[in-house]
Amino acid sequence: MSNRFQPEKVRLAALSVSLIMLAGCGSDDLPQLSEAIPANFSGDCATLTSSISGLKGTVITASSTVGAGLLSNIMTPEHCLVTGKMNERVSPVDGQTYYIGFQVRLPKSWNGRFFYQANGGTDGAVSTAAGALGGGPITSALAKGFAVLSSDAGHQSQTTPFFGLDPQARIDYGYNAVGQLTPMAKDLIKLVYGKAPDRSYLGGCSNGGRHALVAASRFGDLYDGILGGAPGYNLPKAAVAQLWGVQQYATVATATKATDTTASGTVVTLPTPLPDVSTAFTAAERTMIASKILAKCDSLDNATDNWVGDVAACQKAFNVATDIPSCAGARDGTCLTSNQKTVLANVHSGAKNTAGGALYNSFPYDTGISSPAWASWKFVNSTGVGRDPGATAFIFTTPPKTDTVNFLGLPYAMGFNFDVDAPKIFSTSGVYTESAMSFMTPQDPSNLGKMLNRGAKLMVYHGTSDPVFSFNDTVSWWESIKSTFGGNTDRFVRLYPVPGMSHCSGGPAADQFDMLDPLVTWVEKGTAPNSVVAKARGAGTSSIAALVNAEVPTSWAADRSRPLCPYPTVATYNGSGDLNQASSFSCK
Ligand SMILES: [Ca+2]
Repeated sequence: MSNRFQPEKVRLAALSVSLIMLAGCGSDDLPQLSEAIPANFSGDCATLTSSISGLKGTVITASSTVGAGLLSNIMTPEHCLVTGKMNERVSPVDGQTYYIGFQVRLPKSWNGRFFYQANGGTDGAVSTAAGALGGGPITSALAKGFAVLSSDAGHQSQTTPFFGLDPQARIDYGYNAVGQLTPMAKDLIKLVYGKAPDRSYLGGCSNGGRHALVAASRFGDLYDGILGGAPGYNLPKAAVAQLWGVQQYATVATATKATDTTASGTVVTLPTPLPDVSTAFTAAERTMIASKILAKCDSLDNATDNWVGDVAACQKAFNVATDIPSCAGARDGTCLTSNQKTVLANVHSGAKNTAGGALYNSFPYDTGISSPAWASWKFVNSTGVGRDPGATAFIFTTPPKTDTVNFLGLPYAMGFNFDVDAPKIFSTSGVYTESAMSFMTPQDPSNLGKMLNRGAKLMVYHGTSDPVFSFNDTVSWWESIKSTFGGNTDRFVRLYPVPGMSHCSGGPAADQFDMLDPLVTWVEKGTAPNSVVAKARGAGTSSIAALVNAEVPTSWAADRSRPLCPYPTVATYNGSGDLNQASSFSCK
């Protein structure tokens, strides 16, 4: 197709690389890891509290039997639940007690594999170790028989960012909890089943996707397969970009806020009212923008099916100035003002300092701008104590702010200086010896050689409508891997865009998919994944309300399916066949 975003010379280069790979088969094959062998635990789970001992720095606090049933909305088998903590200490900086809290869920009938469930947000709570896999829930690692670990990543405060005052808690959150927990968990599993896991996997979405890419870089020797969703791998930069967005939205807000709320819930009257950024783009305006993107881009994937499959081609086709109606009078949801168009374009082209230097990546125009999640991330999380302002002030900048009592999110976001404050994500001090960009992000991508040379594999997925972690930033990461590993890249790393999907799930998208099975097959049998089928989960597709996506367009079959294609290929309509069936599309 001539309208593919992939230039012809790149296609030819890719073709020649695959020919080279074919020619090279044999002498330079990557190691093939063996398949995991199942085992059972037939004892009494309650005895594990006392029988698990000798794990370095670790206290087991409880163990019990959990019967088969729904866990995080997924049917899971009977298992033992073991809870504990590592490395308990009192911080010399803020005087608070910290430890790395965890739980492990160990199926009575075990598949021989370990799954590290990397969690989202700023961690701080031991989420249920069901082994959630991102996207619309369809299965879980625990349901598949993995032994699953979940942790708080080294601090016990999910809703506040103040653990950032302790330098060790920063580093535990960034990467060290994974480094500490992984060998402990493998030893624990050996004590329970009589053998360590044959194969180990790590997966998560959002901050969990960041953990995944960091682990791929730092701990590629500890994991055989890694599954990263919506990876905020430049998370401090993304947080700064969120604050930059606030100051953009403020210029077109139509109302103000007279109060803001502290971390402890105290409502404070602001000295001067500040812009209510949620009024910058109304739901009607965002729905209108999405409809204009759809009108311009729908057919670029060969099918007019109310779905933009070729997001890259859409970026070339869509034009804010000419494709969105300009308001002749007052804003009424059918048009944008000139200033709104400027803000929309600025936010999509990416945060910049006053010299024009990029502070984060650009965002693609995509139909998920209509999603409530878009407004929530852009207007609410970007101004809240517990999200971007607080995380930037206390975790990501050095030195951190110190007044945890009176800190307010909206004034911080509005007062953030992108020339003076933004560089502090790279700063260190005598107390904070590692910068946020060091402890939060993967090391040099070339360190992925640890994974490549062992035969380990990495799969990444990302919603193209993600409002907080830019899909374009993940593409930049993928391209940096490609530049390092060339023709070897596809042999151990694959990126799957999820068109229309918002942050980890939701949006006008087919967002229900299982990438863990394809990853295991790749790792343990050497069969590389090509496309992965994703389904929409519209009205009536599940009796569990939380599993239904209200944003599936009514013009779609509720269970419409699409192939998720390895980047840079695109799901393209074959020209015939049911528009609601993945089988009518090919990755091209
Ligand atoms: Ca289409």
